[in-house]
Amino acid sequence: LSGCTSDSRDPAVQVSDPAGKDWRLTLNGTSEKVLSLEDLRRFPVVTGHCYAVSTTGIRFGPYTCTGVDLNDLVADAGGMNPKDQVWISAPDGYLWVFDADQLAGNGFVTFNANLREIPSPRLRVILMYEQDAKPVSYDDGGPARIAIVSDEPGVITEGSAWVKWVNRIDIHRK
Ligand SMILES: Nc1nc2c(c(=O)[nH]1)N[C@H]1C(S)=C(S)[C@@H](COP(=O)(O)O)O[C@H]1N2
Ligand SMILES: [Mo]
Repeated sequence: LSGCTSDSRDPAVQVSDPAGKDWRLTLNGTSEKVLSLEDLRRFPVVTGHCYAVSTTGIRFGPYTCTGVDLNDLVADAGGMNPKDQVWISAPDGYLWVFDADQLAGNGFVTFNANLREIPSPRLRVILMYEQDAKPVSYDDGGPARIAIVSDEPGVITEGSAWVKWVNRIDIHRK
């Protein structure tokens, strides 16, 4: 099971520090930790091609996306079982849920640049902190946004999973 819900979504929510110095990520698994952007940068670095499409058909990208594999964050929080879910949330109330299969890179719908569905290559879900080698801007969902990356260029994924302004990750036990 995966997908999106939105409660208490408040378009007026803004971060006071778009540069991200005061940004913190709450990582809640068997233990709860609070990570800074500096902490995030200490995890193994993943870079890949990334490209998304919104539900209205607007493409954003292609970009080079750099960040931390969600599997590494999950491992740092004590790991997950095959039926557990990873809940990604943001201060505007947006929530997206990934299952273990998706964290392994499976189960995503992928398109080519003409928005024709193509078989999914190996994908990785990352918490991105750089887009095209620059910090992710607030408008682009920074300082930390979910991105789905592939080794080859031109693979488009659905933008709804690309949670902007991520500030909380919960491992939800099933
Ligand atoms: N925090 C947050 N992230 C979000 C959303 C949102 O409303 N809030 N919308 C999602 C949806 S449905 C899409 S299509 C993309 C849109 O990305 P864009 O605003 O960069 O075009 O962001 C996704 N990430
Ligand atoms: Mo969307």
